[in-house]
Amino acid sequence: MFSKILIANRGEIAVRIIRACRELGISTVAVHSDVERSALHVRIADESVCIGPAAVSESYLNIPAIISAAEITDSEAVHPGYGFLSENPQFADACRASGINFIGPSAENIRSAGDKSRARQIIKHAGVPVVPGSDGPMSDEKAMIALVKKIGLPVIVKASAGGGGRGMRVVERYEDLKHSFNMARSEALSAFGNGDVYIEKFITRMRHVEVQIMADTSGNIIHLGERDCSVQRRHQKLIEESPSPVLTDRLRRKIGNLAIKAAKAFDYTNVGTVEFIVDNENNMYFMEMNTRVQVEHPVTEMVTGIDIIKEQIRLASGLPLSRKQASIKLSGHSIECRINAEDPDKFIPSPGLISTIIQPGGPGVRVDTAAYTGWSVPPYYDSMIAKLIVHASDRKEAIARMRRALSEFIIDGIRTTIPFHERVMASSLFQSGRFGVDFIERFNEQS
Ligand code: MV4
Repeated sequence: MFSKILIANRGEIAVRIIRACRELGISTVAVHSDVERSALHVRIADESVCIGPAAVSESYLNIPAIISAAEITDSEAVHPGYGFLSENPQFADACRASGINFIGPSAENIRSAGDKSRARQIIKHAGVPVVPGSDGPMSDEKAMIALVKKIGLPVIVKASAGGGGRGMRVVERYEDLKHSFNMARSEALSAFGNGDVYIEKFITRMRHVEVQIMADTSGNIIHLGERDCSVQRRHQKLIEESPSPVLTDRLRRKIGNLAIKAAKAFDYTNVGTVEFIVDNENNMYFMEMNTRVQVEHPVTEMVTGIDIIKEQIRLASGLPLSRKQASIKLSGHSIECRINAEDPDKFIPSPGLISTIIQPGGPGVRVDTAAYTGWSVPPYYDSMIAKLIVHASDRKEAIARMRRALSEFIIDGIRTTIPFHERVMASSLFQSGRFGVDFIERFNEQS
């Protein structure tokens, strides 16, 4: 097992990883930009290194500075968290070249999953369903039109190098097809330096359901059930829950087995997430593979009792999976609300000094945050400042517990999205559990 880990991240996830390391008896190195000397992750780590100015391109995305920080502190491994360098294969390669363990899958896994069109082909050949669409990237206009005639409208044009909603276009009418296709290609080229796009039939009112998987270096793979992330706004998830309110035990086993089959097809190691589209008839289609630990991992931790970060570190050090599939038992229901430093109606960022923060507590309540009284939310980074996670025996009780916890949560000095979450939890639409990724539009219509 490692004796010292550098955490190449900031905010709540850096704090979360430091906590796991401390429980494992591993010492920690925080890295930070100029403006984050008094950040919580810096204060609770054993050591810290300043890696550059506020701008992320010069600090949290600065590969040479992070590798140097790992070298001067004798860190044996780097944990990338989520975002930043977590899915950058060059960073995984740079760690390896410097003799530092990257806590995550292989650079090759990151590359395969990052090329969405190639990932789709790998998965399709393995016998996991994908949405009807193109075999690989489409470059020829005529072939594209022929394909769309075959599968029918609406379709969605996606950038091979995109993901998480970046670089895609929905096409509803034949007269828009050529224009949308060419726009998507030129947008992909300028955004990602790669103009490849592929086409899928557009599934309306889909649910976003993803499965947490874990794989060791001997080829053993297990899943930890699913998370339903259908409450999103502009491709940013706002609320996640486990289990999904729409899956029966039979469908849960089915999606779990599909996720394992997908991970096997990638020769996957370490922790990861397989994203699926679930349509109105509960058909399941592979969407994307995420090769990092995710923001919403706590809801899975709550229903399984497994510490995903600790397990991830053990797996990266070469240890086998500590659990077999048969010993994974899902218990109760968990919901996470992402609390952002934003106006709760317009979602405009609201950085600044937190004059008071009082966190909720009591039975079944968890708060993952790096915020404290007297800390200023910097304007340079993501606006998510806390995750409020609850666990209860069923969905109804989890919603009641979330409403109770939200009502206790006090954050003064800045605007937060707590009032938004209070309205959602009180809505009959959320309570019904019957909604897709169109949740926000329907919620806004009702209120
Ligand atoms: C889709 C889809 C419908 N059909 N793919 C969004 C995030 C990224 N992971 C993929 N996404 C989608 N992929 C097929 N074949 C619907 C979405 C989607 C979406 C699309 C357009 C506008 C808003 C959306 C919100 C969530 C999901």
